[in-house]
Amino acid sequence: MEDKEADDSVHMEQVTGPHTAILCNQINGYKEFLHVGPERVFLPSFYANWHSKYGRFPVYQDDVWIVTYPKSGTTWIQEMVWCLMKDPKSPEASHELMKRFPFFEYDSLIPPDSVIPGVSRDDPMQPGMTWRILQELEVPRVIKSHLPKELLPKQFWDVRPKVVYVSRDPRDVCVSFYYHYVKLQGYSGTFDQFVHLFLHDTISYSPIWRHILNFWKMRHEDHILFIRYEDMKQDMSAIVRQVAGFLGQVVDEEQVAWITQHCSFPEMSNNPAVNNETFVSAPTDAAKGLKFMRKGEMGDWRNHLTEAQQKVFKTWTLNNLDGSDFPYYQDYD
Ligand code: PPS
Repeated sequence: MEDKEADDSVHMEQVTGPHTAILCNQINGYKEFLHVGPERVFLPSFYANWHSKYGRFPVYQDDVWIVTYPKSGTTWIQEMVWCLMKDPKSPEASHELMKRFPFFEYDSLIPPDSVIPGVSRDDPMQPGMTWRILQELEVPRVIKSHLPKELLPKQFWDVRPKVVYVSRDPRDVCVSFYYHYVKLQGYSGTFDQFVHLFLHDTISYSPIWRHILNFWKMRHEDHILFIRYEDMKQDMSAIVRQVAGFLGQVVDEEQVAWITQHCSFPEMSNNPAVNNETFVSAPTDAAKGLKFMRKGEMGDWRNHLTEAQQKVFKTWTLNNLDGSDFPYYQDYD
């Protein structure tokens, strides 16, 4: 693919070079990636087919968007927000999250002419289905996206829908993303190689720090709520109350307790509506037995990162946080 100027003049450039070569050699399926826009967001090349449509997507003020870098607790906060915005005791609550709470840019991550095996033709996993679901969503709409600030629909910043942004310790994100890549993309490289790719922004939606910091800077705007995976782990009930207040939903303590329990890791792991067991795993031995609801813990990086890797992470973190007042994720032994 040649360098390409999309109709709204965001620059897209095919990514080449040694890091991408490592990635391409170690995953099944699609192997062309783009740097999109001045922040050089790393995305599969199919994104180019959707960029303009996404930019023009109409945004409503009563929308609720969950925006995260992947593996930061998106599914967890989605289910919580859905329970607050809709009726968690209704039959719809048992429908898969992909239908109730669509993943905005999902279609742009998969080959447009593919057919996902093992699921029906109208399943949201099939190419193009999510776009259809988005058009038919009942208001108030709830939508998930991993897109960074600058790639969200253009109307976003005038209409100012409610946004709940969740960040997670990048070290834990890296570990979780590694297993995600093994399970869903058949990644067959080493963990060390994966850390290298992560730190060199050669993983979808990277760079992570700009993703987080751009929302951190906007955290005082009244339509944005910035929360952390770690805060949800430490006191989920408090976060349920905080998110309810932000969304203007009145909840009593019984509801808070019910949602907290319903969204606990054991309950979500056993709930087919949210545990993403229907995601099609890569046909590799390594992918077998890996679950989307993997561990759900803080600090699993301590079980994975060697001292040498921690050192590199630390330098990378300090470089990225230079000049920022972001206070988290800087603890190293
Ligand atoms: S995705 O694919 O980007 O949408 O993934 P995402 O949902 O953001 O992140 C998946 C990780 O979140 C963990 N998770 C939870 N942790 C604690 N409690 C609950 N209820 C919960 N639900 C999901 C999930 O296990 C993934 O993290 P890891 O560390 O891999 O276990």
